[in-house]
Amino acid sequence: MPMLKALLWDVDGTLAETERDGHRVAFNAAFEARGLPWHWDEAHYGSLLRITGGRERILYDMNRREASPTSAGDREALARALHERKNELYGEVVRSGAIPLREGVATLMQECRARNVRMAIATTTSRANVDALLRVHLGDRWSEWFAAVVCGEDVQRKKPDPEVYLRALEVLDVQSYEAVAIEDSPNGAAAALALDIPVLVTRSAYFADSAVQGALAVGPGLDRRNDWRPALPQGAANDESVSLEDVEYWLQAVDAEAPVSAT
Ligand code: XBP
Ligand code: MG
Repeated sequence: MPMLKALLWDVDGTLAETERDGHRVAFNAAFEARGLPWHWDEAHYGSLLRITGGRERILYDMNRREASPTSAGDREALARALHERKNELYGEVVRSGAIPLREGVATLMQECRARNVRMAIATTTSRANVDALLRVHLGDRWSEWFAAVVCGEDVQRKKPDPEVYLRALEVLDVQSYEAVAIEDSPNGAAAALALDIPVLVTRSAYFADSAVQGALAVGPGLDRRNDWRPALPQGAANDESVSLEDVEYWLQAVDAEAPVSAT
């Protein structure tokens, strides 16, 4: 039976619904503060999420807008300045307490601490944004909860490139089959799966219906044991949150069944 040694957490969409009400709002405020007539509505932002990295996302969108600077260098500089401002504004939104952790996240983290299953953060988001979010919810010493914290600045290539997960495995000194990643997006799941790290997909608002290939299990969130594929055994109360025992159940089950694909 595979031994679970580490849980690797994605941040945006997985720990909290940060995108629609956090990053998106802050991007728009940064555009406005700069006097730019740009506004990313919920649907447009959803389509931009396939571009990972906030600066990269701005640049991608800018390259398709008429009111953008003409030289590539000026567009780069503007994207950098907007992204910096966006992250400051995002920090303010998060520090106001407007964005809770998704239900079931803190419970599973606490269980990892109690059972000495190490944890890592594996995200393409900027470190300052992770710090703002986790400081609010786990306290000033949040980083002590994690044996590795790998963020956007730590890698050359963002998800779906597996670099962020490779770094996390290296720091933890564990093999891919000894870890489980928790992700919400196809790009994030692809990054972990590229290294054969088993992935739990907890559906988030923006990726509720996205096709996911090859996940260990796909479900609505960690706060309940119902509606996961593969289904969890009945018995433990289904209104309880997903536990490490459940994660280990899926790891065992994957030996007997093909991994899940969902649309
Ligand atoms: C998150 C991202 C980030 C955030 C914005 O992806 O792609 O770009 O949207 O944060 P994942 P930054 O959940 O796969 O880590 O502006 O700091 O990039
Ligand atoms: Mg995510």
